[in-house]
Amino acid sequence: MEKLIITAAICGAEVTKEHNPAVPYTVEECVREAGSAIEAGASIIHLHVREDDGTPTQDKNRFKLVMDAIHAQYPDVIIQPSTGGAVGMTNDERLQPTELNPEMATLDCGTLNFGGDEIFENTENTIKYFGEKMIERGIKPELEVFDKSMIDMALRLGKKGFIKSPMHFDFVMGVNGGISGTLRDFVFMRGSIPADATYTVAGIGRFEFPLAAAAIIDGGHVRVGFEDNTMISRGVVAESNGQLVEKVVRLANELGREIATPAEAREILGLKAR
Ligand code: KMH
Ligand code: ZN
Repeated sequence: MEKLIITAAICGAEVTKEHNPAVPYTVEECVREAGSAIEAGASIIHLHVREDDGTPTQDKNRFKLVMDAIHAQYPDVIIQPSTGGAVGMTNDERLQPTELNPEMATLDCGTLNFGGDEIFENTENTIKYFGEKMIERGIKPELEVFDKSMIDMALRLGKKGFIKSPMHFDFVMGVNGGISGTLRDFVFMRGSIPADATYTVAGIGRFEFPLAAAAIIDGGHVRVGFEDNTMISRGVVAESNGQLVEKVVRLANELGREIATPAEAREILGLKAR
């Protein structure tokens, strides 16, 4: 079986210090949280950035500051900026970090309810536009799919040339408004992607570790981090993103799966060496 790629989604756009005081806002806090995850075994950092007061932003300069600061201490790590940003942002606002030519970035493959009155909007034309920009800029998309229909959308747009193969999916499971985080739905999602595709699974909240275990056994890859879940176990707040990654490494060790380095992750995902 391929080695296990662990992605750490250290920050997100919605989670706050009220949920967990270790959620990073400042550049220094982002470096601390990324560092804890990398040292525990993460080879990819999925990155959102904030203003110092916690306000989510897609500002290119803020991304550059944080990415440069992480790479200064961890030159090998793969940094995957979000192009999802936060609900309500415009397309061009969201695309700003792709101007920094990262190796990877997320590409969200459909619209969904996002709690209360919020709608995370990704029309077909938006997905095409983001796909074109990523091809133009040589960026490998991590196709964020919150439902099975979004896999179908990615495959359709792949046939039309907006997304290249082999595709890499992120099954985000357990968002209110998206597919649930049950094992039945996981099997449905992983059985719906092409044979040459890779995937990672991001279980939201209590689904994080059960779905991590499922992906470890299945030969998939795993995403954990404060963006998806702030608790290390029921009722216990995680001390750091690194603590969440350590738990995945323990599960992988028990289940006989080795952990990929950033260089090995690049090879598995077909990224150019940095
Ligand atoms: N914050 C969500 C609205 C992504 O990173 O591409 C979108 C999100 C997806 O987190
Ligand atoms: Zn994200």
